[in-house]
Amino acid sequence: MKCKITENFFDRFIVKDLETNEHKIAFLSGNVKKKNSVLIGDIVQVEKKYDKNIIVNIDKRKNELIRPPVANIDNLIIVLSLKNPTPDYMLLDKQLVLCYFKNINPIICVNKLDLLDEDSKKEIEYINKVYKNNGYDVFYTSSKTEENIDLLLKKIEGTTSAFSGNSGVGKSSITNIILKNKSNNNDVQTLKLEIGDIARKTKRGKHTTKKVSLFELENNTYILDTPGFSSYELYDIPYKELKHAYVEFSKYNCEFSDCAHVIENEDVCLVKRNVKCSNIDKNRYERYVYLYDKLKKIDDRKYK
Ligand SMILES: Nc1nc2c(ncn2[C@@H]2O[C@H](COP(=O)(O)OP(=O)(O)OP(=O)(O)O)[C@@H](O)[C@H]2O)c(=O)[nH]1
Ligand SMILES: [Mg+2]
Ligand SMILES: [Zn+2]
Repeated sequence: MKCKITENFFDRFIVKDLETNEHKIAFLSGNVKKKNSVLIGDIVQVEKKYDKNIIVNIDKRKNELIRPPVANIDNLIIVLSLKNPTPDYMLLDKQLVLCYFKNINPIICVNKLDLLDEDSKKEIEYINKVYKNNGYDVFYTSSKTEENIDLLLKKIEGTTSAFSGNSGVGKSSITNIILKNKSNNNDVQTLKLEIGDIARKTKRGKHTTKKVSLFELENNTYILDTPGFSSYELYDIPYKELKHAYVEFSKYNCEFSDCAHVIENEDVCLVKRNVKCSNIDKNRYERYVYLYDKLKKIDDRKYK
């Protein structure tokens, strides 16, 4: 039978039978154990052997991520919060780059809208200018007031979406609100999300969710809650192609098509010229250069 992996506890996997929609417990066969690690979201072949369900094969993945560790997703909902913690734009840019190269649709979700004050108003202005106006989907939500969570839910209907982002931004809180109203699999809802009160812990937030969980909603919609992170590194991205992940650069055609918009001067580099006159955000451009240098160094090391 064909199944989808929804949870993992040590050597046990909860799988959903895609024909009957039943949830079952399954174990890895020795073969699969040796070859691959199974990810939440994987489509697998399960066989009944004696009284046990055994995962004998993993289907080819549409995509896979290491952080968060998930497979076969359509959207990555990149969650930031206006405060506690404040937005980390480098982290956001890295995730947007990853989405571009993995063929995943990014959705930016800015949470804790209820904490809006003068400082966070500036963050909203910045996010609108640099991300929303360049075509990214941006939602402003609050899991306290539940504002705009219905809009986010509407956007992801019929798809599989993983939440990702800093620890403490509210991924589990948003997931819980969605599940409260829309959950379609109450038999597994006993596997509860863990929510930590970061106000009583460190200000920077604490890792509370320890593993990925996949939840099923109505109309073939799935959401995955994932553990948060504070550091996040890009891997396997050719530095020469990094520029393609920046929609705002593609508006400007440099004289040299292989220009990386890094070392050339403004006379020949149209992107740099537009950074100078503020058509392209300077900070986002500087984050690009930082990532470019980092990826280039990794590449240089390969050929030493
Ligand atoms: N004021 C306010 N607090 C929120 C909101 N959403 C979440 N919180 C609080 O922020 C803290 C962290 O929320 P979580 O949902 O656990 O965050 P998370 O992103 O799942 O964190 P990790 O599991 O560590 O990655 C908790 O104390 C929540 O109550 C919100 O919209 N407004
Ligand atoms: Mg969490
Ligand atoms: Zn250029």
